[in-house]
Amino acid sequence: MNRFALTRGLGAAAPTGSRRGRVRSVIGLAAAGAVLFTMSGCASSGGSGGGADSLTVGFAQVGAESAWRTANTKDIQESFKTADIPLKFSDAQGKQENQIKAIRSYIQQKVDVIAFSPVVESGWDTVLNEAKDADIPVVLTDRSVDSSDDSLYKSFLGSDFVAEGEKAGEWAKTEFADATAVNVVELQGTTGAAPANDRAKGFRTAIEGDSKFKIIASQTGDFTRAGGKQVMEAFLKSNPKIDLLYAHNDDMGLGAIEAIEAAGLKPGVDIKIVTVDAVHDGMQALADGKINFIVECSPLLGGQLVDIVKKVAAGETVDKRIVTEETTFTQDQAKAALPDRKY
Ligand code: GYE
Repeated sequence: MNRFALTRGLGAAAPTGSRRGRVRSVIGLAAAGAVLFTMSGCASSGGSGGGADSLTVGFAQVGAESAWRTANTKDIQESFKTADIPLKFSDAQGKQENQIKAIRSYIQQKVDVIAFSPVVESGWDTVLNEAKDADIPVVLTDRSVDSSDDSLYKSFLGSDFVAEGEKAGEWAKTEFADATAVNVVELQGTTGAAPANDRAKGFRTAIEGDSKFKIIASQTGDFTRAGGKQVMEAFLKSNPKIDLLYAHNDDMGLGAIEAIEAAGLKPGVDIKIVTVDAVHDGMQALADGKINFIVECSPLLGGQLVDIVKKVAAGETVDKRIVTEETTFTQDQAKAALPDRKY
């Protein structure tokens, strides 16, 4: 099923006159109308409710590819509910074209603020210019865009993915300090996504100059458990000696663990594993000794997003870049942290 799902929030219409001078292109309107038509039953605006001064926000999510994403969606929806701000929520099922349609529908519905987590980095200028022409502020959460025009969004809230990759690489250097040769395989995130590009880059920056590290295979597992398992199976078949797996998220690492065990090897021992995210199942595998190190990436962005949205809607200036604070976990640290872990 390829149609993207859109769940309407409580749906108070934007106050009239709140965005004077709005200009919308005929093409933009037609496209948005077509999208609304396909979302039968979800098209009409209006309704009751209305939180903080009748603010309405549209959020275009990537999909539900990982435990990280599920936790992120839950946190955002709960945070807006707590703040009593109606949230229109759409799930793009990992497809940029669905996300663009959702953003156009939010423009057409005249929401006060649009927030979204871009599936991939490139290709956003056209739709972001449509939002700008409609005088609707945009906030990026979690992932960024590679546009050179930073007037197309008010703020970008999320992690420093390059730093995450560097932390994974720095750990590998310490872990393999006494080794003479280290064969690395890499499970990359979704092709073209900011965390895939940046985590690959950060890791390479950390290990370059240390010639014993060789990335012998690198392929996308699309941030999913199934993808990680499938690609790891192929890696194991074509590479007789793998010392280290670097997976761009826990879910792919967990899928790879299944492949490694099926091949009769011990994850965490025969093949060392470093991943990113620190979701519950990843932390459990770390505590169980099947993963060796996890770089944290927090999905709990909802509270900060609510604050930014309120400020932006009130016309206040916000920081262009807000970086999420995060840590790293060893196996012992995972054991200690697990009981209080929120996701
Ligand atoms: O690491 C991964 C998810 O964009 C930071 O997306 C996010 C990444 C996260 O699918 O698990």
